Amino acid sequence: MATKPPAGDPVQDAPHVTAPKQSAAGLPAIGHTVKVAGAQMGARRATLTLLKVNQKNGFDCPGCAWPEEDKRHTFEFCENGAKAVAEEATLRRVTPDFFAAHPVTDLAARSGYWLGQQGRITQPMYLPEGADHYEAIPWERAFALIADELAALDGPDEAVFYTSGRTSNEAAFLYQLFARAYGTNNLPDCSNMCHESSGSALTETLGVGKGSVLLDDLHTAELIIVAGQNPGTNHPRMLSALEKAKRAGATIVSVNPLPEAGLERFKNPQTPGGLAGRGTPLSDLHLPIRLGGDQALFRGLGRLLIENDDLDHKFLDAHTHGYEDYKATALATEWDQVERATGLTRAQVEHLHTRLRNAKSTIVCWAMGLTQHKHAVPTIREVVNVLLLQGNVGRPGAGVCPVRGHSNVQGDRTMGIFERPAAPFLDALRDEFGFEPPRHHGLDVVRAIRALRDGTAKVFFAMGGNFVAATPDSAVTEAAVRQARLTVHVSTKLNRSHAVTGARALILPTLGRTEKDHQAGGDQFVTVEDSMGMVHASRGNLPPASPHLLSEPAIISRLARTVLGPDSTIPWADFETDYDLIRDRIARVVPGFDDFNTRVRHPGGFTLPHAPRDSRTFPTATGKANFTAAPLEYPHVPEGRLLLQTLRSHDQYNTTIYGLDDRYRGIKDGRRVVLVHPEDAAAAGLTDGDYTDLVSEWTDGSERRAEGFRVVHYPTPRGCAAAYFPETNVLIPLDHTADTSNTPAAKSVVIRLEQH
Ligand SMILES: Nc1nc2c(c(=O)[nH]1)N[C@H]1C(S)=C(S)[C@@H](COP(=O)(O)OP(=O)(O)OC[C@H]3O[C@@H](n4cnc5c(=O)[nH]c(N)nc54)[C@H](O)[C@@H]3O)O[C@H]1N2
Ligand SMILES: Nc1nc2c(c(=O)[nH]1)N[C@H]1C(S)=C(S)[C@@H](COP(=O)(O)OP(=O)(O)OC[C@H]3O[C@@H](n4cnc5c(=O)[nH]c(N)nc54)[C@H](O)[C@@H]3O)O[C@H]1N2
Ligand code: SF4
Ligand SMILES: [Mo]
Repeated sequence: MATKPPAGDPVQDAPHVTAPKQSAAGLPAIGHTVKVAGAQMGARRATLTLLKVNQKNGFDCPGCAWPEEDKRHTFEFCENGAKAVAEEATLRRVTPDFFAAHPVTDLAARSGYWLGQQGRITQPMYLPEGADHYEAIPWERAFALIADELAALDGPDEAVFYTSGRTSNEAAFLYQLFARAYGTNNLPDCSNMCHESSGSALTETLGVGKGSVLLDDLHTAELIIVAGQNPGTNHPRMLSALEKAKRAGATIVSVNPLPEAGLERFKNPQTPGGLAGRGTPLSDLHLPIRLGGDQALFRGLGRLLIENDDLDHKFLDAHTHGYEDYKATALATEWDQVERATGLTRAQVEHLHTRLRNAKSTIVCWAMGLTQHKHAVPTIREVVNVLLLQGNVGRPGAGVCPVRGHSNVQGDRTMGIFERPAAPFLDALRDEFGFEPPRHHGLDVVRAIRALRDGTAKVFFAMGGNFVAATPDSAVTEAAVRQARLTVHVSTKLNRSHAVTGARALILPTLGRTEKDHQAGGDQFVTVEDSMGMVHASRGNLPPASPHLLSEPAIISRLARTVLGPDSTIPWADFETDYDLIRDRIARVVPGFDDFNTRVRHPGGFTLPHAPRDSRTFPTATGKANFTAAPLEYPHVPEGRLLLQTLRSHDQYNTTIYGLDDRYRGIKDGRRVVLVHPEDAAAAGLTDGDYTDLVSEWTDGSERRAEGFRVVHYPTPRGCAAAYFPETNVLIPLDHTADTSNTPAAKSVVIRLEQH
């Protein structure tokens, strides 16, 4: 299994490398941003549109899930938010003529960057069996075709309904309702590849699978540990919050194999001094941990807190369960094991312990660096253990802060996009809509790929996303998807998943966040939930990219009417007309949404309840916050091999490639780079500037190869390497997943470097 840079693609991948930067600007110089966006949108359209991002009467940034402060600036977005907006609001168009000129075989040979650059899709398109060109198809025929394929299945569980995290609450609620009324819980989503490990660990230990802090907590925390996250690129406005905390006296610690620029210094263009000076130094301490060493680090910290009696005994007695077991396990921790796993010295761990004991309130923030490991769930449970010891849950300035990725990935889960729904949620659906939803669990992302591979799933429907590029084991996954009878993608932009299809394929083009959504009942808005459980409205202001587009709620409603027929007990046509009617139902089904329509019209929206945060009540199996005492794990890397993490560059949004630079890491004009310690490169007979193949080795003896990566000497711990996804997804075996959460272990792939 090998991958080369796609042939026939005019985009040249020829990386130039300079030293990594030591500061980041969370918010760009405004002029620069308008220029970047203007290249795709025109300057006037760019200015008018950007003025609406994250405003109370505007649309939610389609970038990440970072929350807004209550008080808004005129420009309430970051550079990457502007890129996400420009990507969607571009004036370029992919019309039926484009598909006539480009056969699918041609599209399959193009890079993701090239595909994304072609513009917005304007009409529903159909790829008939055996054909090499998509052709325009009327909406009603497209729905009829899907209905026919679904009707031909041996049962509803042969269909899979994937969701990416940009889908609004309203569309997500309708989508899961449709899938369940049709008869399946096969609702995998991007969360399965993202914060599933956080959800699993937090539900078990605290009773709620979401973060427990609000923005004000970050602003007032005394210690903030940022572990396994690169906010300068992926959540840039988080840097403003960290700066605010810092000014109020907080200590910030970054735990990361890489010295990420955003965590070192921050230049805030919205404060005096702005971009001119050297910026505010943010992190007081950087622990360059080995990949996968975090469980050991937090175990070591737990041991030190217990030994020094830095404990909140009142909290432990009143609110926790399992402390004695955990204490015994933590005290038995061997320091040489912690040092081996983390690559840190005991003195470095003690340094962080001192920070912890001196802080009255601590928050731990994390993202993919913690969630995408085989032992991700026990790692996050270990973070919770340490916070519980000092009572750092459910009081101001303290708590758990998993920082979410996609702008509505958290809301989609709240709306029921989940392959293992809880019984009370299904009961509420039944009572509200008068049908019996399926009770058995559905397929997550990895299981859905296996089902497609094994022929037990035959129809694949995606609400957004880029399934074949975002998922692991690209060769296996692409072969699996090609076996499907029908693949359907509701999309805004072209991507690889439109070129790697089942026997037949449909592209259903939809409205984006930035666009006006006009329905028979008038102009509509949708709602989203950010990473901190704030729910608010989002209203686009641009005319739709094409008159043929339908909104996501309209697509689901019409599809449901066609598939379920006139006897469905669910008023699908009403939902399409007026989204208030969807929100009325959400209010009756989903806890925390009472009076939804009224409260979401309040500027800035409302905050969902969170029992541990609000009242230190823990809806777990024991009724308390649970300590857990798991065996210590960390990746085992054979002699002469490296551990590869696959991560994001500054110029990409997951599989959407905005450009070929990774500014803060000093990479320009190319993406096929591998960041390695100079001594590891030398051990493989390589030096900076050489080209190498990455060969992954899996436990069953199989190997996977990605060809032609430029070696970049980089300050990363010995034995650890980094390269961008999706190019490296070909290296990750489908079965290499986290225990419990089944999330692909994209941050710990055993590889060797082989001269190209
Ligand atoms: N501009 C932009 N913004 C985005 C996205 C994007 O692609 N582009 N994607 C969005 C999505 S869906 C998500 S989920 C988030 C992702 O946000 P991040 O999680 O920040 O994204 P990654 O690039 O995967 O970065 C992982 C970070 O963890 C570190 N790391 C890796 N392994 C380990 C480890 O074992 N231990 C520790 N302590 N650190 C480790 C890496 O060095 C890196 O800094 O961003 C969201 N926002
Ligand atoms: N190796 C490796 N793999 C990873 C990761 C990693 O760190 N390493 N990260 C994982 C993570 S955290 C995630 S979240 C997944 C992401 O997986 P996905 O969510 O599946 O992928 P995206 O690249 O975000 O999807 C982009 C596509 O969404 C469509 N789109 C954009 N906006 C809209 C919209 O408003 N509506 C609709 N219907 N479609 C829209 C466009 O067609 C665009 O091409 O990737 C995962 N894959
Ligand atoms: S931090 Fe995230 S949500 Fe905020 S403007 Fe930037 S990309 Fe958009
Ligand atoms: Mo994500």
